[in-house]
Amino acid sequence: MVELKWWQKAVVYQIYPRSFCDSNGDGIGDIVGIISKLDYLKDLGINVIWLSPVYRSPNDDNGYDISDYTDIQPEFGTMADMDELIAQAKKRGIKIIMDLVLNHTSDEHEWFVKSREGIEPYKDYYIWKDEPNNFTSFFTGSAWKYDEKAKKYYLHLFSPKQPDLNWHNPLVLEEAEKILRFWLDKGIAGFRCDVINVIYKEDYGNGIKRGGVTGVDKFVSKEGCHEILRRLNRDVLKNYDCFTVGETVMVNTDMAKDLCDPERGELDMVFGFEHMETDQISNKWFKTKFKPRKLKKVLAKWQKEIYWNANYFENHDQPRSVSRFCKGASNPALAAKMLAALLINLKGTPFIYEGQEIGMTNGDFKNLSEIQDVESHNVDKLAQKLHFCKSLRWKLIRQTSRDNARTPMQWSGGENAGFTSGKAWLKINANHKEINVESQCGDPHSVLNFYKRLIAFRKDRDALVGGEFELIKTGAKVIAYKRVLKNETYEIYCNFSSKPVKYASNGLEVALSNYIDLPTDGRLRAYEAIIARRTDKA
Ligand code: TEU
Ligand code: CA
Repeated sequence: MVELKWWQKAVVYQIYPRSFCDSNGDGIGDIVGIISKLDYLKDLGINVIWLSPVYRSPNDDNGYDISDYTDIQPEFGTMADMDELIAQAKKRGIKIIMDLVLNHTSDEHEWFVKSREGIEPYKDYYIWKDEPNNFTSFFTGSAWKYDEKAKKYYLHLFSPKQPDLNWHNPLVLEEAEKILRFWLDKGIAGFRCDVINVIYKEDYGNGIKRGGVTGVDKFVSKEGCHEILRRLNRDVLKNYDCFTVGETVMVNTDMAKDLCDPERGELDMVFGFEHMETDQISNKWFKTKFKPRKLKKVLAKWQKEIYWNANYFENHDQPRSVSRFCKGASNPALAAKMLAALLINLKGTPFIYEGQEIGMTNGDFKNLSEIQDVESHNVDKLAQKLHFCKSLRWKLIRQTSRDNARTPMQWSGGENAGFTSGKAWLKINANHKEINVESQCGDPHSVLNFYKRLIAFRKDRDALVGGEFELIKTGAKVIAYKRVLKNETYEIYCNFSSKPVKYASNGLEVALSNYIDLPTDGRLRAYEAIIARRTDKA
């Protein structure tokens, strides 16, 4: 086995700053709040924080619309707070990676303000056309907006307040490199690169439609994008001890391989989406139907084909994993632990999203007025145009809204879940009374303590970090795999059903389980997960 890099041994924890911890009672999470929870994170055993955007932003898309890449959003704090966060994290052996949004800026960024006025050198920083083509936005509708000042259309693959940068312009690359250096020089350990594989648009002819978006053949994982990634590496990244993980939309394993091939020097890892599509909504009555068999197939494929995966079940764009993958579970905490066992032991670097470690569930929203996500509101508008009735529209949004995972972190069962002393920016889930950090801390069998145990267990076992992955053949409702390094083998079994299922228990010594007692009759109980060492050298 080749020597593993530090970030391959690490466990990453994603913080969505708005929803993590509010220190000053304005209802919005902030950097000082994050600092106050560093001991909690250290105790959990994570080594890296991925910080969703904290840059200055008008907040059309909660910080993913950046108006100044080298300044901090005032509601999150100051640059001094940020420096303090980096230093305090470092003291605890925790590194920080930032979210790097290079596909677009805010329309309030100085570059765009000047670009639409035709002021050099900014004129060609964005994509201006006299006539729109057929590209559509990931947030629904045409991806072009007419600008009165420029008297031209500009491209926005996301919201109209997120104009796309023109990566055919070498000045844009120069600006990006300055931003990277700025943060790396501050001690940042790398970047999560937002929608990085769509930054380069090959040309502006009409494109084809795939996955609800038109134009994908013109901008998904184009050679120009690969070249830019290699440039960023050569010019900047390789001079620092850092890593990158790309959020790569619509990639298959072949594309992913090309993007994170260690030989090519582009990205270190990518987030694929294929496994998150295993519960896709069917057209009939908008019911999500999750099939463990599908998830197993996709996971195994990525595990086998990609040298090093960025493994995740949750982030700020996805509904909560227990609510999607274990909908029927009568004991959601048990199910959350089962998903944890599945995730943490896969080959690759595990990414945990805030709240996942206590088994938080989808937001308990009652109607659209409680939802803030710009994407959800766009989806509702589109569905209205298509004459969907209100209840159907709500059904769709309730299941898919990104706000499901953005509800404030549940620190306690007390007022405002211990998240804020004021009024939280987004509705706090009423189940914080049962699901919260405080009550789980002291409970040895809590989801939180199971995560801690899993993380600690992985850390000390090379086979679980770098060992090869092999799928174990099982029935449709069980996902099981081996991790093998030299003569050390671990087997992980996860039962996605509420019924007991037989498994090949001979020669296995169970090391960890999400039940209090160990399985005895060669059957996995409802939602049971075990991590076992093979002792018979099979
Ligand atoms: O997400 C890109 C992306 O693919 C999602 O917006 C996806 O289309 C959506 O979640 C499906 O429900 C990244 C960020 O993670 C997201 O928060 C931003 O809104 C988006 O880019 C634009 O920056
Ligand atoms: Ca605050």
